[in-house]
Amino acid sequence: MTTGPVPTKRIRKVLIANRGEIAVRVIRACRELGIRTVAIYSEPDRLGLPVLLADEAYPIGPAPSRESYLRAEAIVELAVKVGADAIHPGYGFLSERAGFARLCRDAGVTFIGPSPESIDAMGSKVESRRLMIKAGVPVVPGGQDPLPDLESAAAFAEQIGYPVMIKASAGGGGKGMRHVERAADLASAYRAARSEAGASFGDDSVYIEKYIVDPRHVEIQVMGDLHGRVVSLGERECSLQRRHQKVVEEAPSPAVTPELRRRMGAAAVMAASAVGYSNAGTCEFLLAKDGNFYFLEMNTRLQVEHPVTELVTGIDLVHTQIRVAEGEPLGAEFDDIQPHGHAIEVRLYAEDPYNRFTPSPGRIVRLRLPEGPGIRNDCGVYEGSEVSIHYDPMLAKLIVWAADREHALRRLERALGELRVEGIRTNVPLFRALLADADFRSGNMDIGMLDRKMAAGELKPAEDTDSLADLPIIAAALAHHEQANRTIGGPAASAGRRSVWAAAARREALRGGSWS
Ligand code: MV4
Repeated sequence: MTTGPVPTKRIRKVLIANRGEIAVRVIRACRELGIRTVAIYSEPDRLGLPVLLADEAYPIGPAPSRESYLRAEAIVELAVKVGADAIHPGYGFLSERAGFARLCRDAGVTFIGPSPESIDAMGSKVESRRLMIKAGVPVVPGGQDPLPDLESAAAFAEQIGYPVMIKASAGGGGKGMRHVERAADLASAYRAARSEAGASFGDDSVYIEKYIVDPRHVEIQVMGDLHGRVVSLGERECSLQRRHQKVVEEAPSPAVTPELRRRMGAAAVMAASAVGYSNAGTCEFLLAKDGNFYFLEMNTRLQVEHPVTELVTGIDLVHTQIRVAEGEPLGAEFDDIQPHGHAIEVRLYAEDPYNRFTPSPGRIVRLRLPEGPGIRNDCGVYEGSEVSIHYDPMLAKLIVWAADREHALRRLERALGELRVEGIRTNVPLFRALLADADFRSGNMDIGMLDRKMAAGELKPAEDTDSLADLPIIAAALAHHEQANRTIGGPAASAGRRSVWAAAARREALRGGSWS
């Protein structure tokens, strides 16, 4: 690709147009680079961690996102007023709005992300599919033209063969999507998909693809500079998700060989290059059981799960985002990146996995994060924080790294043993159950696995085993217990003594506490 001279503009002050853990993540990166930081916050977030950590913080509006974090014009105006050279959008909110990137450009503020043109090109499902076919990137077999009536849909489905997937042309996130196993079910699925697409996107056109049975969701992290170079930073395995919400991510994928990594990486680089991509982006693929992979869509932002890539590549993605946004070319450290060791991330949500994933807002009355070798906490809250119902219930991410997958799993187990969150319910018990699951442990997963196992009751909360963190309390409880009742034998008298201690400790010290 030929590019003209790239104007370089040093970034000295960044406004972070986001909240929670990702705002904290970006503030930390800026501090490491000697860049001043500006937080914005909605009313309920006025005591949030980003406000406490940033150099400056400004209120942006009341709780509802459209009156605060989505106020594109007001945020760009604020950036100009406070002298911020750049805006980092994080993920969600304004991060994939081409219009926001344009507002930044027009105001002379660097948008730390791709160009509005790239965001637009990848924003339309049908359009990006067409572009990818042209660029030679494998997409799921199927059409890209809207099927205007049932007859054309039926004819097309017959032609590619059942099972098929009906998708909304304007779609994304699974809305207006219907899986059809046989011709007899096409009519009702076609009507349902069209009406859902119309209601969701104001555009009821749909097209048909071959249905890929029980694939994995594997995505490739890419990074592009402003000089036309795009590189792959390898894959993340993201199959463990519930209703398009990821729960566990890891790098590398247990299903990806070095040879597949090379081919998927090359496809992702072609995809990004086809739209002149710069900055951080992610190409999502379905990886079929037969080893074929298909481009689904590109996320034109930094993703929640970026830390697992950072841990296995040693590259700080936020530093890199800032440097390439300044016009710096990607250096030699981006030549032929290979994963080193294994990283696993779990997303901590304030929700009850055993009660239909009901959100659990409230005050975090106790928070103890795991520490020690190979542990990273990307946390947006602190002990005493109030978890609001207004935003995504993700509180924090716990990420572990170890030399290989087996050791990373053990480390995750150990870390979860140290973790304490009190005052709200969390999905931590689900992680413990997953760690006890033979399929997860062996890396055998697909996009439907979590839902299937939950529905089958195969991921029941594991018994809360005693952990290192509780030992002082257990010891105190034991001393008390022995004084109170000398007829009960000491530790040597009982084979299952840890559970006896724990039971005593709970009775004595933790009455009514909800430990997760
Ligand atoms: C598919 C598919 C199977 N076959 N397309 C879901 C959201 C949208 N971005 C694409 N999605 C899918 N498209 C064909 N032809 C299965 C899914 C899918 C999925 C994909 C990635 C991650 C999680 C998923 C969960 C359910 C379905």
